[in-house]
Amino acid sequence: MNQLREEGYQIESVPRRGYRLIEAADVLTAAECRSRLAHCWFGNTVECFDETDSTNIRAKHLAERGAPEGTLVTAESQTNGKGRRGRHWVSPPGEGLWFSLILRPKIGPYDASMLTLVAALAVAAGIEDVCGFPVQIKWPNDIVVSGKKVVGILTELSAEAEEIHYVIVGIGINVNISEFPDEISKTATSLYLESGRRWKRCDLIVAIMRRMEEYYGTYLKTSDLSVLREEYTKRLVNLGREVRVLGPSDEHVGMCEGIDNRGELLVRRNGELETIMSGEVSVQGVYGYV
Ligand code: BTX
Repeated sequence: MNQLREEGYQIESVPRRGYRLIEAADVLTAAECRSRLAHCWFGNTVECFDETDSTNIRAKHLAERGAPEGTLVTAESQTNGKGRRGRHWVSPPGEGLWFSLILRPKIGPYDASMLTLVAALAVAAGIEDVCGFPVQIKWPNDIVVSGKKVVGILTELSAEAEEIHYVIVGIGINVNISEFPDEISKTATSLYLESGRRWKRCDLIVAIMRRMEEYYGTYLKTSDLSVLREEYTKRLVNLGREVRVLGPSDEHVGMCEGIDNRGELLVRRNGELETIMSGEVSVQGVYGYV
C-alpha cells in the first residue's frame, strides 16, 4: 500500500474492510501502454524509464541494437532533455510526456525532413482527439495553443548517402505543468494551463501513437505530403501572417502562403514566392514567437 501511495495512488483505509482506491495515479507504465496499443503497430515495444538523460539517446541505443520500428521509449523525467541545435528541453518529473519513437522508413535521407511535419500533425490531432480544443502548428513542428509552445519535436537521423538506418522522433509535451522557469514562461504553456484541468498522460500517448500510425502510413504511400498538405495547412499558425525568416547569415520578412508537397514553407517576398527548407532556417512571427 505504501509503495502504491508513493507512486501517487490515493488510497483510503476503511476500518475492518480494507482499502479503497480513490484516484488512480497518472503513472505511465509499459504494461498499460502495450495493452492499450495492442492493435497498433506503434507502441508494441515499450520501454518506460523513471529518470533518464534523454529518451532520444535511449531510443538511439535501442535502435543501434536492432529495436523494431514503432518502439516507444518514455521517461518520467529527463536530466538532459534535448531541443534542436543543441538547445535544452525542460522536462520535469511526472507532469509531461517525454518520449521517442523509432522509425525505419524506406525513403531517401533527403525525404526525412518531412517526417517531422508528419509527427507534428499526428501530435496535434492526437491532442485534439483527447482534449477537444484547437491545436495549431508553427512551422515546421512546434505545436502551439493560444500562440504559446506546448510541444517540441526533435527528429534525429542515422543514415548513409542513399539509405536511412533509423529515425528517432523525440516528442516533448507539457501536459500538467503549472509553472515554467522564467526564461520560457512567456512562450511556453501546458495543456493544464490552457484548459484548467489535468490530463491522463496515457490517454494522450495512446491517441498520438494511433494518429502517428495513420499519418505515417499515408505519408509512406507517396513519400511526400501531397495527401496531408491540406490538413497541415489548416493547422498552420503562420498562414497568412508575416514571418521573419532567420538564416545563418541573413534575415528577411515575407508573407506565409502555406507549404508545398515537400513540407517547405512558401513565403512571398517582393512579389516572388520562395520556398524555405526546414533545418536551414528558423521562422518567427514579426511581433514575437508566432
Ligand atoms: P527547440 O529547439 O525548438 O526548442 C527548445 C527551446 O524551447 C529552448 O531553447 C527553450 O527556449 C524552449 N523550451 C525549453 N523547454 C521547453 C518546454 N518544456 N516547453 C516549451 N518551451 C521549452 C524542440 O526544440 C524539441 C524538443 C524535443 C523534446 C523531446 S522530449 C523527448 C525527446 N528526448 C529529448 O531529449 N528531446 C525530445
